[in-house]
Amino acid sequence: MAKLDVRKSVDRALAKAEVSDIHTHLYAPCFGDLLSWGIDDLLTYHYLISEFFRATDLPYDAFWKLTKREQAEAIWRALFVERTPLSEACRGVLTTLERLGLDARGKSLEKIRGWYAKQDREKHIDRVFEVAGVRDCVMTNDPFDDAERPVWLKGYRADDRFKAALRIDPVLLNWAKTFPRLADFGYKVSRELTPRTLGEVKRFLREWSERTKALYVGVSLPPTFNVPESSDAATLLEQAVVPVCEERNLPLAMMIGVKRQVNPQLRMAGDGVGLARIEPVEYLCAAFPKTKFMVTMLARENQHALCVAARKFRNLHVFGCWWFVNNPSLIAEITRERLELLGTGFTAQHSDARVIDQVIYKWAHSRKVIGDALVEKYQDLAATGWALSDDDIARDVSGLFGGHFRTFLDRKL
Ligand code: FIX
Ligand code: ZN
Repeated sequence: MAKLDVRKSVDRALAKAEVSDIHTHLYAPCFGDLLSWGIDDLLTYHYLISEFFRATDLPYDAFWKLTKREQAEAIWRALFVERTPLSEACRGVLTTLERLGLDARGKSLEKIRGWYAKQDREKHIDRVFEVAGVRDCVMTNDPFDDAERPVWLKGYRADDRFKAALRIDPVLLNWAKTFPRLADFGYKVSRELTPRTLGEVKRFLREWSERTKALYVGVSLPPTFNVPESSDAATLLEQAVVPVCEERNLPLAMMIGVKRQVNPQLRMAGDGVGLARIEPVEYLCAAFPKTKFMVTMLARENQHALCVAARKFRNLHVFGCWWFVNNPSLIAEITRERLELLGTGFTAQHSDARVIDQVIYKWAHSRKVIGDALVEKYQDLAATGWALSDDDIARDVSGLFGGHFRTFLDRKL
Protein backbone atom coordinates (compact mmCIF):
# COMPACT_ATOMS: atom_id res chain seq x y z
CA MET A 1 0.00 0.00 0.00
CA ALA A 2 1.34 3.44 -0.93
CA LYS A 3 2.30 5.56 2.05
CA LEU A 4 -0.68 7.62 3.18
CA ASP A 5 -0.39 11.38 2.80
CA VAL A 6 -1.47 12.22 6.34
CA ARG A 7 -2.10 15.89 5.67
CA LYS A 8 -4.41 15.16 2.77
CA SER A 9 -6.19 12.41 4.65
CA VAL A 10 -6.81 14.62 7.71
CA ASP A 11 -8.00 17.47 5.50
CA ARG A 12 -10.40 15.13 3.71
CA ALA A 13 -11.74 13.82 7.03
CA LEU A 14 -12.12 17.35 8.42
CA ALA A 15 -13.94 18.54 5.32
CA LYS A 16 -16.34 15.62 5.56
CA ALA A 17 -16.79 15.59 9.33
CA GLU A 18 -20.29 16.52 10.38
CA VAL A 19 -19.87 18.31 13.63
CA SER A 20 -22.11 17.95 16.65
CA ASP A 21 -21.65 21.22 18.49
CA ILE A 22 -22.25 20.01 22.01
CA HIS A 23 -22.52 23.29 23.91
CA THR A 24 -23.95 26.49 22.47
CA HIS A 25 -26.29 29.29 23.50
CA LEU A 26 -28.29 29.00 20.28
CA TYR A 27 -32.02 28.36 20.11
CA ALA A 28 -34.26 26.46 17.72
CA PRO A 29 -36.22 28.74 15.36
CA CYS A 30 -39.46 28.31 17.34
CA PHE A 31 -37.87 30.39 20.14
CA GLY A 32 -38.11 33.44 17.86
CA ASP A 33 -35.85 36.34 18.78
CA LEU A 34 -33.96 34.28 21.36
CA LEU A 35 -31.99 32.96 18.40
CA SER A 36 -29.53 35.74 17.60
CA TRP A 37 -28.22 36.26 14.09
CA GLY A 38 -26.77 38.99 11.88
CA ILE A 39 -24.05 41.58 11.97
CA ASP A 40 -25.29 43.68 14.90
CA ASP A 41 -25.50 40.59 17.11
CA LEU A 42 -22.06 39.47 15.91
CA LEU A 43 -20.54 42.85 16.80
CA THR A 44 -22.22 43.10 20.20
CA TYR A 45 -20.98 39.65 21.29
CA HIS A 46 -19.81 39.96 24.89
CA TYR A 47 -16.26 38.93 23.92
CA LEU A 48 -16.10 42.07 21.74
CA ILE A 49 -17.78 44.28 24.32
CA SER A 50 -14.97 43.70 26.78
CA GLU A 51 -12.39 44.42 24.07
CA PHE A 52 -14.27 47.58 23.14
CA PHE A 53 -14.13 48.97 26.68
CA ARG A 54 -10.36 48.62 26.67
CA ALA A 55 -10.23 50.68 23.50
CA THR A 56 -12.46 53.57 24.59
CA ASP A 57 -12.96 56.07 27.40
CA LEU A 58 -16.72 55.99 26.94
CA PRO A 59 -18.36 55.65 30.37
CA TYR A 60 -19.97 52.23 30.90
CA ASP A 61 -23.41 53.74 31.39
CA ALA A 62 -23.23 55.72 28.18
CA PHE A 63 -22.54 52.52 26.24
CA TRP A 64 -25.36 50.60 27.89
CA LYS A 65 -27.79 53.43 27.03
CA LEU A 66 -27.07 53.03 23.31
CA THR A 67 -29.31 50.91 21.12
CA LYS A 68 -27.87 47.61 19.90
CA ARG A 69 -27.38 49.20 16.49
CA GLU A 70 -25.42 52.09 17.98
CA GLN A 71 -23.35 49.74 20.15
CA ALA A 72 -22.48 47.70 17.07
CA GLU A 73 -21.40 50.88 15.26
CA ALA A 74 -19.20 51.97 18.17
CA ILE A 75 -17.57 48.54 18.33
CA TRP A 76 -17.03 48.38 14.56
CA ARG A 77 -15.40 51.83 14.60
CA ALA A 78 -13.15 51.20 17.61
CA LEU A 79 -12.05 47.63 16.91
CA PHE A 80 -12.25 47.26 13.13
CA VAL A 81 -11.77 50.76 11.67
CA GLU A 82 -9.48 52.52 14.13
CA ARG A 83 -7.52 49.41 15.14
CA THR A 84 -6.34 46.21 13.50
CA PRO A 85 -8.86 43.45 14.27
CA LEU A 86 -6.26 40.91 15.31
CA SER A 87 -7.92 39.38 18.35
CA GLU A 88 -9.61 36.00 17.99
CA ALA A 89 -13.08 37.48 18.53
CA CYS A 90 -12.48 40.20 15.91
CA ARG A 91 -10.97 37.77 13.43
CA GLY A 92 -14.00 35.59 13.99
CA VAL A 93 -16.36 38.25 12.65
CA LEU A 94 -14.21 38.60 9.55
CA THR A 95 -13.91 34.84 8.93
CA THR A 96 -17.69 34.60 9.22
CA LEU A 97 -18.31 37.40 6.73
CA GLU A 98 -15.75 36.00 4.32
CA ARG A 99 -17.27 32.51 4.41
CA LEU A 100 -20.69 34.01 3.77
CA GLY A 101 -19.26 35.67 0.66
CA LEU A 102 -19.16 39.22 2.01
CA ASP A 103 -16.31 41.59 1.33
CA ALA A 104 -15.54 43.59 4.48
CA ARG A 105 -12.37 45.20 3.14
CA GLY A 106 -14.08 48.52 2.47
CA LYS A 107 -14.87 48.63 6.23
CA SER A 108 -18.42 49.63 5.38
CA LEU A 109 -20.76 48.41 8.08
CA GLU A 110 -23.71 49.71 6.07
CA LYS A 111 -22.86 47.44 3.15
CA ILE A 112 -22.76 44.42 5.44
CA ARG A 113 -26.02 45.46 7.06
CA GLY A 114 -27.54 45.84 3.60
CA TRP A 115 -26.66 42.24 2.78
CA TYR A 116 -28.09 40.92 6.03
CA ALA A 117 -31.29 42.91 5.59
CA LYS A 118 -31.97 40.93 2.44
CA GLN A 119 -31.58 37.51 4.10
CA ASP A 120 -34.48 35.33 5.10
CA ARG A 121 -33.90 34.03 8.64
CA GLU A 122 -34.82 30.40 7.98
CA LYS A 123 -32.71 30.19 4.84
CA HIS A 124 -29.84 31.89 6.62
CA ILE A 125 -29.94 29.27 9.38
CA ASP A 126 -29.79 26.47 6.79
CA ARG A 127 -26.91 28.17 5.07
CA VAL A 128 -24.92 28.69 8.27
CA PHE A 129 -25.16 25.00 9.18
CA GLU A 130 -24.03 24.09 5.69
CA VAL A 131 -21.13 26.56 5.47
CA ALA A 132 -19.96 25.61 8.99
CA GLY A 133 -20.23 21.88 8.29
CA VAL A 134 -22.26 21.46 11.48
CA ARG A 135 -24.90 18.75 11.65
CA ASP A 136 -26.54 19.69 14.93
CA CYS A 137 -25.98 21.70 18.07
CA VAL A 138 -26.96 21.52 21.71
CA MET A 139 -28.75 24.51 23.21
CA THR A 140 -28.55 25.75 26.81
CA ASN A 141 -32.08 25.53 28.15
CA ASP A 142 -32.94 27.31 31.34
CA PRO A 143 -36.45 26.67 32.75
CA PHE A 144 -36.04 29.76 34.95
CA ASP A 145 -35.67 32.03 31.93
CA ASP A 146 -38.94 33.91 31.56
CA ALA A 147 -38.48 34.31 27.81
CA GLU A 148 -37.69 30.65 27.22
CA ARG A 149 -39.99 28.79 29.62
CA PRO A 150 -43.28 29.78 27.92
CA VAL A 151 -42.05 28.33 24.62
CA TRP A 152 -41.42 24.96 26.25
CA LEU A 153 -44.85 25.06 27.84
CA LYS A 154 -46.60 26.08 24.62
CA GLY A 155 -45.42 26.46 21.06
CA TYR A 156 -42.20 24.43 21.10
CA ARG A 157 -41.49 22.77 17.75
CA ALA A 158 -38.66 20.29 17.67
CA ASP A 159 -35.95 20.89 15.06
CA ASP A 160 -33.47 18.06 14.68
CA ARG A 161 -30.56 20.45 14.39
CA PHE A 162 -31.17 21.93 17.85
CA LYS A 163 -31.05 19.48 20.77
CA ALA A 164 -31.73 20.50 24.35
CA ALA A 165 -29.57 20.54 27.49
CA LEU A 166 -31.17 21.24 30.85
CA ARG A 167 -29.24 24.03 32.52
CA ILE A 168 -29.57 24.17 36.29
CA ASP A 169 -27.23 26.92 37.56
CA PRO A 170 -29.98 28.68 39.55
CA VAL A 171 -30.81 25.48 41.46
CA LEU A 172 -27.24 24.67 42.43
CA LEU A 173 -25.75 28.13 42.84
CA ASN A 174 -28.53 30.18 44.37
CA TRP A 175 -30.96 27.97 46.22
CA ALA A 176 -32.16 30.81 48.49
CA LYS A 177 -33.47 32.74 45.46
CA THR A 178 -34.51 29.73 43.43
CA PHE A 179 -36.70 27.80 45.84
CA PRO A 180 -39.50 30.44 45.80
CA ARG A 181 -39.50 30.25 42.02
CA LEU A 182 -39.76 26.48 42.07
CA ALA A 183 -42.60 26.87 44.56
CA ASP A 184 -44.32 29.24 42.08
CA PHE A 185 -43.97 26.54 39.44
CA GLY A 186 -45.89 24.19 41.74
CA TYR A 187 -43.10 22.22 43.43
CA LYS A 188 -43.45 21.77 47.19
CA VAL A 189 -40.03 23.02 48.19
CA SER A 190 -38.72 24.87 51.22
CA ARG A 191 -35.52 26.76 52.07
CA GLU A 192 -34.32 23.76 54.08
CA LEU A 193 -33.17 20.81 52.03
CA THR A 194 -35.54 18.36 53.65
CA PRO A 195 -36.23 14.93 52.13
CA ARG A 196 -39.49 16.30 50.71
CA THR A 197 -37.73 19.30 49.12
CA LEU A 198 -35.01 17.10 47.61
CA GLY A 199 -37.75 14.81 46.28
CA GLU A 200 -39.47 17.79 44.66
CA VAL A 201 -36.21 18.99 43.10
CA LYS A 202 -35.86 15.53 41.61
CA ARG A 203 -39.40 15.75 40.26
CA PHE A 204 -38.53 19.11 38.68
CA LEU A 205 -35.41 17.63 37.07
CA ARG A 206 -37.31 14.59 35.78
CA GLU A 207 -40.16 16.64 34.37
CA TRP A 208 -37.97 19.21 32.68
CA SER A 209 -35.46 16.75 31.26
CA GLU A 210 -38.42 14.83 29.86
CA ARG A 211 -40.20 17.92 28.54
CA THR A 212 -37.09 19.23 26.78
CA LYS A 213 -35.71 15.78 25.82
CA ALA A 214 -32.42 17.08 27.19
CA LEU A 215 -29.28 15.21 26.13
CA TYR A 216 -27.59 16.15 29.37
CA VAL A 217 -27.96 18.27 32.50
CA GLY A 218 -25.49 21.18 32.62
CA VAL A 219 -24.04 23.72 35.02
CA SER A 220 -21.25 26.34 35.03
CA LEU A 221 -19.39 26.37 38.31
CA PRO A 222 -17.03 28.77 40.06
CA PRO A 223 -13.41 27.80 40.75
CA THR A 224 -14.35 27.44 44.41
CA PHE A 225 -16.82 24.65 43.63
CA ASN A 226 -16.42 21.86 46.16
CA VAL A 227 -17.89 18.47 46.99
CA PRO A 228 -18.24 16.81 49.39
CA GLU A 229 -19.14 19.56 51.83
CA SER A 230 -22.17 20.70 53.77
CA SER A 231 -23.39 23.42 51.43
CA ASP A 232 -26.70 23.74 49.56
CA ALA A 233 -24.92 23.19 46.25
CA ALA A 234 -23.18 20.00 47.38
CA THR A 235 -26.33 18.59 48.98
CA LEU A 236 -28.47 19.35 45.94
CA LEU A 237 -25.84 17.95 43.63
CA GLU A 238 -25.33 14.67 45.47
CA GLN A 239 -28.87 14.09 46.64
CA ALA A 240 -31.01 15.36 43.78
CA VAL A 241 -29.06 16.04 40.58
CA VAL A 242 -26.77 13.01 40.50
CA PRO A 243 -29.55 10.52 41.37
CA VAL A 244 -31.78 11.82 38.56
CA CYS A 245 -28.88 11.84 36.08
CA GLU A 246 -28.10 8.25 37.00
CA GLU A 247 -31.70 7.11 36.87
CA ARG A 248 -32.22 8.66 33.42
CA ASN A 249 -28.71 7.83 32.17
CA LEU A 250 -28.10 11.54 31.50
CA PRO A 251 -24.58 12.90 31.80
CA LEU A 252 -24.02 15.82 34.15
CA ALA A 253 -21.93 18.40 32.26
CA MET A 254 -19.86 20.57 34.58
CA MET A 255 -18.10 23.64 33.23
CA ILE A 256 -15.73 24.65 35.98
CA GLY A 257 -13.72 27.79 36.63
CA VAL A 258 -15.85 30.85 35.90
CA LYS A 259 -15.58 33.77 38.32
CA ARG A 260 -18.83 35.57 37.68
CA GLN A 261 -18.90 39.36 37.59
CA VAL A 262 -15.27 40.24 38.24
CA ASN A 263 -16.25 43.58 36.72
CA PRO A 264 -20.04 44.03 36.98
CA GLN A 265 -19.88 47.24 34.90
CA LEU A 266 -19.26 45.02 31.92
CA ARG A 267 -22.46 43.09 32.58
CA MET A 268 -22.39 39.82 30.65
CA ALA A 269 -18.83 40.55 29.53
CA GLY A 270 -17.70 40.91 33.14
CA ASP A 271 -16.89 37.29 34.04
CA GLY A 272 -13.35 36.08 34.68
CA VAL A 273 -11.40 32.90 35.23
CA GLY A 274 -10.00 31.23 38.32
CA LEU A 275 -7.94 28.16 39.01
CA ALA A 276 -10.17 25.33 40.21
CA ARG A 277 -9.41 22.11 42.06
CA ILE A 278 -9.63 18.74 40.38
CA GLU A 279 -10.54 16.90 43.61
CA PRO A 280 -14.31 17.56 43.37
CA VAL A 281 -14.29 15.97 39.90
CA GLU A 282 -12.31 12.99 41.17
CA TYR A 283 -14.60 12.65 44.16
CA LEU A 284 -17.80 12.66 42.06
CA CYS A 285 -16.44 10.19 39.50
CA ALA A 286 -15.30 7.82 42.25
CA ALA A 287 -18.34 8.15 44.50
CA PHE A 288 -20.86 7.80 41.65
CA PRO A 289 -19.32 5.34 39.19
CA LYS A 290 -22.65 4.77 37.47
CA THR A 291 -23.19 8.47 36.79
CA LYS A 292 -21.66 9.96 33.65
CA PHE A 293 -19.85 13.28 33.94
CA MET A 294 -18.78 15.59 31.15
CA VAL A 295 -16.24 18.20 32.19
CA THR A 296 -14.56 21.20 30.63
CA MET A 297 -12.41 23.63 32.62
CA LEU A 298 -11.77 27.29 32.02
CA ALA A 299 -8.24 27.77 33.33
CA ARG A 300 -5.35 26.74 31.13
CA GLU A 301 -3.61 25.48 34.26
CA ASN A 302 -6.44 23.01 34.95
CA GLN A 303 -6.25 21.19 31.63
CA HIS A 304 -3.50 18.76 32.51
CA ALA A 305 -5.09 17.60 35.77
CA LEU A 306 -8.40 17.15 33.95
CA CYS A 307 -6.74 14.83 31.40
CA VAL A 308 -5.13 12.84 34.19
CA ALA A 309 -8.50 12.51 35.97
CA ALA A 310 -10.10 11.29 32.73
CA ARG A 311 -7.46 8.53 32.52
CA LYS A 312 -8.70 7.28 35.89
CA PHE A 313 -12.44 7.32 35.32
CA ARG A 314 -14.39 5.90 32.41
CA ASN A 315 -17.43 7.88 33.56
CA LEU A 316 -15.61 11.15 32.82
CA HIS A 317 -15.79 12.62 29.33
CA VAL A 318 -13.60 15.65 28.65
CA PHE A 319 -14.94 18.17 26.17
CA GLY A 320 -14.22 21.45 24.43
CA CYS A 321 -11.86 24.37 24.85
CA TRP A 322 -14.11 26.71 26.72
CA TRP A 323 -14.37 30.48 26.31
CA PHE A 324 -10.99 31.98 27.36
CA VAL A 325 -9.14 28.87 26.16
CA ASN A 326 -11.01 28.85 22.84
CA ASN A 327 -8.07 30.59 21.17
CA PRO A 328 -5.84 28.99 18.54
CA SER A 329 -2.66 28.93 20.65
CA LEU A 330 -4.45 27.26 23.56
CA ILE A 331 -6.57 24.89 21.45
CA ALA A 332 -3.31 23.76 19.84
CA GLU A 333 -1.72 23.07 23.22
CA ILE A 334 -4.77 21.51 24.88
CA THR A 335 -5.57 19.25 21.93
CA ARG A 336 -2.01 17.90 21.87
CA GLU A 337 -2.09 17.37 25.63
CA ARG A 338 -5.37 15.46 25.31
CA LEU A 339 -4.24 13.35 22.35
CA GLU A 340 -1.09 12.42 24.26
CA LEU A 341 -2.94 11.49 27.46
CA LEU A 342 -6.30 10.24 26.17
CA GLY A 343 -5.73 9.12 22.59
CA THR A 344 -8.81 10.15 20.68
CA GLY A 345 -11.19 9.58 23.59
CA PHE A 346 -12.61 13.06 24.12
CA THR A 347 -14.69 15.70 22.35
CA ALA A 348 -12.28 18.17 20.86
CA GLN A 349 -14.39 21.28 20.78
CA HIS A 350 -17.72 23.03 21.22
CA SER A 351 -18.47 26.50 19.91
CA ASP A 352 -20.33 28.22 22.76
CA ALA A 353 -21.84 30.30 19.95
CA ARG A 354 -24.45 32.85 21.00
CA VAL A 355 -25.11 34.13 17.49
CA ILE A 356 -25.79 31.47 14.91
CA ASP A 357 -23.36 32.98 12.38
CA GLN A 358 -20.53 32.40 14.90
CA VAL A 359 -20.57 28.66 14.36
CA ILE A 360 -18.95 29.41 10.99
CA TYR A 361 -15.82 30.95 12.44
CA LYS A 362 -15.60 28.96 15.63
CA TRP A 363 -15.54 25.69 13.65
CA ALA A 364 -13.38 27.00 10.81
CA HIS A 365 -10.72 28.14 13.28
CA SER A 366 -10.91 25.03 15.46
CA ARG A 367 -10.90 22.59 12.52
CA LYS A 368 -7.64 24.11 11.34
CA VAL A 369 -5.85 24.00 14.70
CA ILE A 370 -7.14 20.56 15.70
CA GLY A 371 -6.28 19.30 12.20
CA ASP A 372 -2.69 20.52 12.58
CA ALA A 373 -2.37 18.73 15.93
CA LEU A 374 -3.73 15.50 14.40
CA VAL A 375 -1.35 15.68 11.43
CA GLU A 376 1.58 16.02 13.81
CA LYS A 377 0.46 13.08 15.94
CA TYR A 378 -0.31 10.84 12.94
CA GLN A 379 3.10 11.64 11.48
CA ASP A 380 4.76 10.66 14.75
CA LEU A 381 2.77 7.44 14.67
CA ALA A 382 3.62 6.76 11.03
CA ALA A 383 7.29 7.13 11.96
CA THR A 384 7.00 3.98 14.06
CA GLY A 385 6.03 2.07 10.94
CA TRP A 386 2.35 1.79 11.95
CA ALA A 387 0.11 1.61 8.88
CA LEU A 388 -2.61 4.22 8.99
CA SER A 389 -5.57 4.21 6.65
CA ASP A 390 -7.93 6.89 5.46
CA ASP A 391 -10.70 5.07 7.28
CA ASP A 392 -8.81 5.15 10.58
CA ILE A 393 -8.39 8.87 10.28
CA ALA A 394 -12.00 9.48 9.22
CA ARG A 395 -13.21 7.41 12.20
CA ASP A 396 -11.02 9.35 14.65
CA VAL A 397 -12.02 12.75 13.31
CA SER A 398 -15.71 11.97 13.37
CA GLY A 399 -15.33 10.74 16.96
CA LEU A 400 -13.51 13.86 18.10
CA PHE A 401 -16.09 16.14 16.49
CA GLY A 402 -19.20 14.60 18.01
CA GLY A 403 -19.15 10.82 17.56
CA HIS A 404 -17.60 10.11 20.95
CA PHE A 405 -20.13 12.39 22.60
CA ARG A 406 -22.99 10.43 21.02
CA THR A 407 -21.40 7.13 22.12
CA PHE A 408 -20.99 8.50 25.66
CA LEU A 409 -24.68 9.49 25.73
CA ASP A 410 -25.70 5.94 24.80
CA ARG A 411 -23.30 4.29 27.19
CA LYS A 412 -24.73 2.54 30.25
CA LEU A 413 -22.40 2.11 33.17
O1 FIX B 1 -21.68 29.42 31.37
C1 FIX B 1 -21.57 29.30 30.15
O2 FIX B 1 -22.21 28.49 29.48
C2 FIX B 1 -20.59 30.23 29.46
O3 FIX B 1 -20.13 29.59 28.32
C3 FIX B 1 -21.28 31.52 29.11
O4 FIX B 1 -22.01 31.96 30.17
C4 FIX B 1 -20.31 32.59 28.63
O5 FIX B 1 -20.94 33.83 28.76
C5 FIX B 1 -19.93 32.39 27.20
O6 FIX B 1 -20.64 32.77 26.31
C6 FIX B 1 -18.69 31.76 26.92
O7 FIX B 1 -18.35 31.50 25.77
ZN1 ZN C 1 -21.65 28.51 27.44
